[in-house]
Amino acid sequence: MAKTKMTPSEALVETMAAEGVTTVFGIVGSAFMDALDLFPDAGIRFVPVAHEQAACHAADGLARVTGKPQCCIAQNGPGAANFVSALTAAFWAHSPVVAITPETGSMGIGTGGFQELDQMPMFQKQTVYQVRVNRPERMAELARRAFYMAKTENGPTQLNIPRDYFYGVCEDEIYETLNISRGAGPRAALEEAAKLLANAKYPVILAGGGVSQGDAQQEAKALADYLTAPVVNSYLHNDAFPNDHELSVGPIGYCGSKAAMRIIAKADVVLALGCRLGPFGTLPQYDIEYWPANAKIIQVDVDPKVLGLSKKVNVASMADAKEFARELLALVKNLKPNLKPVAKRVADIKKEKKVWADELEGWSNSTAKLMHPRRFLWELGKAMPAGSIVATDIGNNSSMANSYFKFNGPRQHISALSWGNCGFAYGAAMGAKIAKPDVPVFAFQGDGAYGISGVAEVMTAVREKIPVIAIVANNFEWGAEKKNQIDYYNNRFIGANLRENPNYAKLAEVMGAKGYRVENYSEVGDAVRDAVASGKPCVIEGIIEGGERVLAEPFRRDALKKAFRMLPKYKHLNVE
Ligand SMILES: Cc1ncc(C[n+]2csc(CCOP(=O)(O)OP(=O)(O)O)c2C)c(N)n1
Ligand SMILES: [Mg+2]
Repeated sequence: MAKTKMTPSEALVETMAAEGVTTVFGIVGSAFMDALDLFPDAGIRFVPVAHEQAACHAADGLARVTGKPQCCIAQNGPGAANFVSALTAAFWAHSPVVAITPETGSMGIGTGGFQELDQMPMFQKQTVYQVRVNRPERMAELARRAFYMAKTENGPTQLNIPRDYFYGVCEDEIYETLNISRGAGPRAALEEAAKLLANAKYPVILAGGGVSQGDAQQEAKALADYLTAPVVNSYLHNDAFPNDHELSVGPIGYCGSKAAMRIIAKADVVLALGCRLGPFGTLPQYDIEYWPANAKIIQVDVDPKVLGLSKKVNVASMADAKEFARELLALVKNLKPNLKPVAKRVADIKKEKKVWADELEGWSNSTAKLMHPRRFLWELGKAMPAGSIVATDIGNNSSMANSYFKFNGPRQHISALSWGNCGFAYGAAMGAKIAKPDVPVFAFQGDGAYGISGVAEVMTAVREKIPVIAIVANNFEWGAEKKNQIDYYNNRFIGANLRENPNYAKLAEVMGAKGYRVENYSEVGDAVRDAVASGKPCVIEGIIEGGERVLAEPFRRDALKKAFRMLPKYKHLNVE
């Protein structure tokens, strides 16, 4: 399209359409109504949610599954403020969400008018790019920039628009932004990495989110196969490397796979591919100090800011995971043309996986009246159809799920990652379902997290016919936090119980969804199959045991201390 006279609202909407946007999540508001009015004719579906947090998570879920920038939009002030936490989740997930935040009109900024707040500082640290449209004539240019930066820097951006700037006339050309690759990175790093791996005694690949997001699974597999290198997944990226591959060991990190941790502990060379080596994701777990302190580390990421940030590394490269892995394999083959498969390593993986599977099975045995959460998770993992997408939340059960939900393809595990906000999964699942309508999409949440953002969004799913399947692990408590009060505060439960939970299955039915209340292991599979076949929004509530006997070890063992009090008034609260 050549330069044409149009309104700024048209420039914005046309730019979104040029970027392939077909769905926008938000809550209707006067501040952007002039643009909203154009959505249907621009081929853009507006999905109104119950709370803007879910809109932002949905845009994130849609972005993670499609690999393309996606939008959420909100009324200025309180609407935009409701994006803050969710946009931070997208930031730590390197997810290209374009948050469109209309603001107070340009003539009123700073006067304390209706719904006024400076909207730039509150998104400053969790966006890769922010811009305030400073003249209506620049709408297309700056909107385009917000999209370009979101995909180039792999993260959320903010397009902030004074509300009067939707009106007027501008002259613009509308076009799609370029896709830029970082390429395979500098030759020297590739050569050094190839040398290290070719001569390694026990090479291990740590597959990070960049492998899934960068569509690098084939290349990672080829490299692993040639080297007979075990592959572990980074924390909460359980879809980074296919679980059904014989070299796949499982995820490291909180509630991850002991097999993966024991295998990486043996490494003399680690290739961290598309991985920022996040500090929380590499903490000791189950009393295993698994990080191989003496191994040579090769770190590859598209973001140079994370290279060598939290771990000392020997080789670092700012590169695309796919292209790096492909080039690396060619170089390794040059160095070692006829590398033979190492049967011993394959056997080692098999053995460690079996030991871990047996241990895990032992943990779930229970004859108690209520379902054991681990057995509930095991039944769920078994019943979810292959290829399903699962959004997982934050909490004790959501974390335990890391050992039970397995993925064989990329972009299937949509997790809250290191932002760790309760209330992530339902919104994210709605976005994922819109991306892949033919694939079963589950949102796994604890009862607490479901209350934060979940239960109210069932109304959204019903209204908008988005058939996500919520699984609510109902243990009638904020289990993860209760576990801290058990271990560090002598079972003094303050704010940790949720005894008055409603019947979530019935509540779902009242909202127009299908509800299942599952109290026995034998019902789990049928409920999942029925929900998948129903084609409707569903809520499967699992009534499970909670408390000391079943909760997994605390999340933040690294940061908690037993209660120590000095004032006489509080001395009785000391915990030995
Ligand atoms: C938004 C937010 N608020 C509070 C927390 C602290 N927090 C972490 S886990 C957790 C408990 C979650 O309870 P629930 O969803 O019922 O899951 P459970 O641990 O019982 O499986 C809380 C409150 C958090 N991570 N995010
Ligand atoms: Mg709970």
